[in-house]
Amino acid sequence: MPTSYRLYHYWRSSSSWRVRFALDLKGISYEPVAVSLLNGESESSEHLSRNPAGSVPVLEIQAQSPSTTPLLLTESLAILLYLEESHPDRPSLLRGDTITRAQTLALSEVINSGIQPFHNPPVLARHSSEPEEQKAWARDFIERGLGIYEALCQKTRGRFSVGDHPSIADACLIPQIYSAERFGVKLQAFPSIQAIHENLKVLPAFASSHADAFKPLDFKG
Ligand SMILES: N[C@@H](CCC(=O)N[C@@H](CS)C(=O)NCC(=O)O)C(=O)O
Repeated sequence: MPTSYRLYHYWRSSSSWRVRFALDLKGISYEPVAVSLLNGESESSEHLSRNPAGSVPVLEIQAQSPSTTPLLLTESLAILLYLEESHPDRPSLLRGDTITRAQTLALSEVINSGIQPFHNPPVLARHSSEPEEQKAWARDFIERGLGIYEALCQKTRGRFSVGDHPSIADACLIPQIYSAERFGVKLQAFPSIQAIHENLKVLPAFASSHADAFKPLDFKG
């Protein structure tokens, strides 16, 4: 029996989308299980037992034998690195020499640590109860972070953020651009990012992992 995967995720969660993109790009099948961030589901005791942070994604790994207890892995970058190391036969998202791989992780961290946490729903709610003020706060951090990403990727990019193959950095960038647009960030200031995004859009994994492909039919807002 091969290892099987279940991904606890939310359609619009950028961290979840990174993992969906990596799984699809590598051609690894998985069972998606939606955990809503809006109706308390992510704070339920059931989900907290999967992830004490009450956040998504969580990757459930059922190894070879059905009698083995499934493993639960949290933190999207750790999950991406796990998928990378456990499937060396699949297209790699972390290529090149030591420096190139470190540069790839640096770009990923600009988004993972430097942007996403600032527009995470609990942080927005703690900052302000006013939707417009929340959006302005999110825009500030996204614009600052994308400016850093733009400067760094000008030195590493080819067709994608690092060279000519999609990487972990692109897995972080795709959903970050979606969030940027959602909060009203103008992307014209980031020409390299825009060019990379155009190249990412044609990958089958772009469409199959896209938030819209998982958006609940009855979602309003
Ligand atoms: N560093 C974590 C961040 C996870 C995270 O913040 N996920 C968001 C959605 S993108 C979430 O579940 N937010 C709800 C919460 O934190 O309560 C990762 O990369 O997995």
